[in-house]
Amino acid sequence: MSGIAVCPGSFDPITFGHLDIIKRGAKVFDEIHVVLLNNSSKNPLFSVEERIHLIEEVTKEIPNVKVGTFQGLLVDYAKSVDAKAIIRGLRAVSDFEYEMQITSMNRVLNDDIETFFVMTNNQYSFLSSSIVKEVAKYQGDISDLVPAVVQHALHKKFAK
Ligand code: COD
Repeated sequence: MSGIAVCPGSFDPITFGHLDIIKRGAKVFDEIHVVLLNNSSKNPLFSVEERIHLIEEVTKEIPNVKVGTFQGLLVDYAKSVDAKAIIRGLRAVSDFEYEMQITSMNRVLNDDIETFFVMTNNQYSFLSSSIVKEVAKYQGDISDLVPAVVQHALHKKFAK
């Protein structure tokens, strides 16, 4: 598909599940903007700078991926980079309700921007940043869940 798509998230931290969605999006769209939305009320483990650094590291081999951060509404970011699409990943049924809510709200805010859903790869269907943090906190093996650079950053965080 021609044009730019935005792949938004918290990425605290980026996992193989996120990366899979980004790579698959990058095969379909001319350009993917991975954007870290920085207005969450959540209390992130990694700072914005740390999360951006990790995203840049793990996507650097994908030529049509750009990485950025934004404070504000996702649709405003999408408009500012002239993106026509938002890509989101779907795991279990539990994701559906939340995704339907934010997709509907985004459509009310700007109905020129379409949301596309990519079904999770079976091997990552259980995977989330929260689960990875939980396992890393207690020194469990996360090598199949996140890229090596993220694994290293998590171990460093929890060693403190
Ligand atoms: N397999 C497939 N997809 C996955 C996996 C996996 N294992 N893990 C994560 N994903 C997908 C998620 O489903 C999601 O699509 C994406 O990856 C990012 O996930 P997270 O958890 O890092 O990010 P979220 O879901 O917390 O991001 C929420 C936003 C920051 C995008 C949202 O809150 C937002 O748009 N905020 C901006 C304010 C706004 O515009 N509000 C109006 C709409 S309500």
